[in-house]
Amino acid sequence: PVDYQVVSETGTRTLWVVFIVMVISSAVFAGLSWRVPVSKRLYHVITTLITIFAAISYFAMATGHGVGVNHIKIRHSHQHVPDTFSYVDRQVFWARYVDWSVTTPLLLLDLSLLAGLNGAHILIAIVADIIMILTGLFAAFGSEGTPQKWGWYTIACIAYLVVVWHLAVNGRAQAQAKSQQVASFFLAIAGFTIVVWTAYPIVWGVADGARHLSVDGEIIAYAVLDILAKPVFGTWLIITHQKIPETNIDL
Ligand code: RET
Repeated sequence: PVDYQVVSETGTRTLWVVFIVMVISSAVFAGLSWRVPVSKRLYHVITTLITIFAAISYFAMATGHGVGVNHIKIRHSHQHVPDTFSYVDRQVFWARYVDWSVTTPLLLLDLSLLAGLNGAHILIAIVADIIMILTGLFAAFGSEGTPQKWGWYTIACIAYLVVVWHLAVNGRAQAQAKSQQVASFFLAIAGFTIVVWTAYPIVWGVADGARHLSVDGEIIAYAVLDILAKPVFGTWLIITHQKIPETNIDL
């Protein structure tokens, strides 16, 4: 017996809605950048690129591209009779990992510049983040129900802890050294980021890992998180940093 877990109309419609949200956000962020001098556009540019990449990835997923199938074999053990097997074929949207491997480093760059982290710390946080996404991709395609899948997941979670450490410890210390206003804004937006980002491995574990959530349910959960992590985060960052002169970067 094979259990096919695939997207339905609800999932596809959700993907199109998020695509449109990302396009509109990109246009708004680009528009806002034209209202400030070029020397003050770094956060605008980074944030606009983040939603442009998300829009591309959502376009791919909504049109049925950027998706593969992961085939899992489940062993059912019985006493006195031979084991039986069943199979789960589930769609995996690998386009998400392409998106995340570019956009999560850019999100971290936004936060790092805000806090005033030094180059060495920025590099470590970004490399740990890329390791997290790539090992997460390996986990997603870890097939045949092997334990390696959760091994890759564990490595990804350790890499994620390195990212959280850089924000919570080094980022906070640097932000505090800049000014009280930067410190409290960083605490709020980095705290928001950590809460939203931590939901991703939870959704992954329930949906992709344990397969307790339908493909549509997974699409909806990531849709909400992606809108919080990109357009909502970006709007908050762009509007607030303009009011805090110490956050300006001369690069
Ligand atoms: C995976 C699975 C493996 C374990 C961990 C994960 C973390 C993913 C994160 C994703 C963040 C995405 C964002 C997207 C922007 O819209 C790869 C799900 C830890 C933190 C912020």
